Amino acid sequence: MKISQQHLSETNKKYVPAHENNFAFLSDVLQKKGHDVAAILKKLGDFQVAIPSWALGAGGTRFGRFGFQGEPGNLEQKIDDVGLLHALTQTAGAISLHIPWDIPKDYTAIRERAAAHGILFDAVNSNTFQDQVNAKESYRFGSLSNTSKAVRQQAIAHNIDVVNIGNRLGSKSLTVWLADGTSFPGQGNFQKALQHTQESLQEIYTALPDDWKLFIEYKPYEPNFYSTVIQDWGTSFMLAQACGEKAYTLVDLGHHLPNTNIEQIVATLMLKGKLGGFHFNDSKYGDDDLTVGSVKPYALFLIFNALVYGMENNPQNPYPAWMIDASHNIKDPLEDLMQSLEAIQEAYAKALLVDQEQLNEAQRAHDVARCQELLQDAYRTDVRPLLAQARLTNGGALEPLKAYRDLNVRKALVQERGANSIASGL
Ligand code: RM4
Ligand code: MN
Ligand code: MN
Repeated sequence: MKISQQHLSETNKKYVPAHENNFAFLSDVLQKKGHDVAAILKKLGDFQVAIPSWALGAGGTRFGRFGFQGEPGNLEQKIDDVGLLHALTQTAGAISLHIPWDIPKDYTAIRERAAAHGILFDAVNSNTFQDQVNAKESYRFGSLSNTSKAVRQQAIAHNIDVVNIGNRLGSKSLTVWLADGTSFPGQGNFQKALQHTQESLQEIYTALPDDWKLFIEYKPYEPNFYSTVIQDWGTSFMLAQACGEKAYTLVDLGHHLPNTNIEQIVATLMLKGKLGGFHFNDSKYGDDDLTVGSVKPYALFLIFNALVYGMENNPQNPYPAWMIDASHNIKDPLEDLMQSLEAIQEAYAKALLVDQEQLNEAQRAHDVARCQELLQDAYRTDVRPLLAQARLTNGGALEPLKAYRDLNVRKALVQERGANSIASGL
């Protein structure tokens, strides 16, 4: 199944009249407030988010997994799914592979397939949280932090393999997320675990090509429930500093204890030039991996406000690598991803509407009520016509989810792949 330009213009037709009205009205409102609508549209059109290769099939919980019909059964089909998302939304221009779940067999064919969909290879992700078949050493008690040198060496070698795989595809960054930690007090030595992790990461860092970046992810708990070696942004930041200038912290929205002020973490990291990557999802309780924007859209907006400020004011921070990191347990993964992409763009667009000059003035004048008004005025604007216009300009769908249903995409995928195909991943 491939969505052609003709398919898109056909399905767009019925949504055009309403869109034209809505967009004209919003443009007028925004222009009167002094916004440069063309500049905002350009930024929205340029904003691309990587889709992780493991999010295209149904996820699961430790209690079970309910498969979704027509799941991509191999890497080729996963790339095709991202191609569908990109054709509809024009905002999913990259894929992020998890190794060893998605090792390419024919590199040239995989590269060509992605290029045909206009898709790049973003960060590659290593996996030392599961034991692989025939592996000599086990990660049961940790990987890069393990007390056993042989285990650490195996985990280091795996990360270097992942870099080599990514290099052949055009990736430029490695994301390391460790499940390492302990489940019971006294089980491990905090200092030794941290020291080992630092040394292991330094070894991986040394093997990175010059134009690559290392992203170090953090998470407070799970799968270990007493302690996690890289538990928070501070630990990640410290490790990144110890590795060198190509190492950065990666923020995953679900990897925080409830009510953590993530926007403040973002601001701190960007000021220090160390925010490298970003994983989007939403949560009610922990690492729930729910659809972005489905539970706390205002928090997402505040985070984007900090990101936009950083992108405009912190040249010391590289442009972050954006990725969705969610799990689709009960919805069609492609529909869920489209909802996520829409929510990300929406929060970004609203953050672009915050009048930074006036906010700065109000902050200096300690006019607290005005500060809140300025943020909420942007947040309360319905920016969806801007998103639709940016998609339309880039050749996408005015209403991606409706178009997906109008075109019966899932039905076509089930016909092609069968009802029982299963995607590799969690
Ligand atoms: C982890 C973490 C990583 C992702 C895995 C699958 O919780 O978020 O980024 O690679 O899940
Ligand atoms: Mn993540
Ligand atoms: Mn996670």
